[in-house]
Amino acid sequence: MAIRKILTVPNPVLKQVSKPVAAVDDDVRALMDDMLETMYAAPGIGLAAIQIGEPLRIIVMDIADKDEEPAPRYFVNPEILDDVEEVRPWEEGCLSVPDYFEEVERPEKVKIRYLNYHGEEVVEWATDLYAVCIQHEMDHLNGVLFIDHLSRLKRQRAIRKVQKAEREKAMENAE
Ligand code: GNR
Ligand code: NI
Repeated sequence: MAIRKILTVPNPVLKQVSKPVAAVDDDVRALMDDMLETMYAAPGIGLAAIQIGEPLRIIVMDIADKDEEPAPRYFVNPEILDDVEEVRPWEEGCLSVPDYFEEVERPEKVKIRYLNYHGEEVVEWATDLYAVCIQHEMDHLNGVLFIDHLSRLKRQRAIRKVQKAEREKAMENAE
């Protein structure tokens, strides 16, 4: 297992549409292991493969509370089969847009189909934080970031904030 580098905006790789996985084999599981380790180290509650530069339709997630046992979830080739009319705002963040948070409205429930760590098909309804997170991650698979749901002004502010923080970090490291 290895911790991989997480790409940040405005890296154009994050805009790529990820490709379906042919089969959940040991290579795919090794990538999912790296993704989970990278996500926990960040720390974050979800990660799409494209965020570490791998344009594959793979997501990892753990939305368990800090005082609960870890509960990693793995999603290969996820699809949204259905959703509800009702939308709900939720304050979102993204490891590819560090230290920026803003409310996004999304359907409050989605029915999803995916392959798990063992390549078994799962169909289920996601609600609450699970619904928010899976929709955020599935956006990544289509090259969409949560800031793409905001006004152009807010999106540009978010990108500039990340660029400024990275410039300052690079300056510190050069001293
Ligand atoms: O760690 C994360 N937290 C989060 C909070 C609210 C809505 C979505 C997320 S996902 C994010 C990790 C990430 O960037 N996944 O792509
Ligand atoms: Ni994200």
